Amino acid sequence: MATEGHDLSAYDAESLKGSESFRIGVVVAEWNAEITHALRDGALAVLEKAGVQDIHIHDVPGSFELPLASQWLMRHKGCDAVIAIGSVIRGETAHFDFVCQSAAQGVLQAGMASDRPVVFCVLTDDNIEQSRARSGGKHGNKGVEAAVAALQMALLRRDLVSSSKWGIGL
Ligand code: DLZ
Repeated sequence: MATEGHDLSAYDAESLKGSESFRIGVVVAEWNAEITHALRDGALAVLEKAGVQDIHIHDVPGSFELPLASQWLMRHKGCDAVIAIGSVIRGETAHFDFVCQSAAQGVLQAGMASDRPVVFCVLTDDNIEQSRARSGGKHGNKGVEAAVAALQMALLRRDLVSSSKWGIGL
């Protein structure tokens, strides 16, 4: 089990059927790379198991850069979903709040602007032990959960768009 709430780490692989043809972007912040690489590996394992082969992985310096890179992947690569991966660990300055707020708002905006899912896989923890617990430790791997969410949302969009009575295509 992850923490409280809906645990996507224990996902039903059947529910991701039909994902094989998706193009998925993965943007990975280099800050706290021990954590972000573990999240990335969790996400990639889900994509691989779902049969997704068209995967575009790119590194960015920090979580603050995730929104813009996600937008570029949507705009220039035509991804069906992007997974934005970062890890922000509270320090002694207000940087933590600025980076977290900007990353969260920016990722949301990138998704809204592209009309496609940009999934927020940014851990915001007080210390590295908490981050380790959520990137393959006792609270599961949030990278797994983010990849599941990305594919579920891409499937939902495809379903809704293809059945749209307004005839608006993908
Ligand atoms: C500057 C900074 C700090 C203090 N902490 C983090 C962090 O914990 N996690 C992270 O992903 N990035 C951090 N950054 C870097 C910013 O995200 C960004 O890369 C720089 O401010 C340059 O825009």
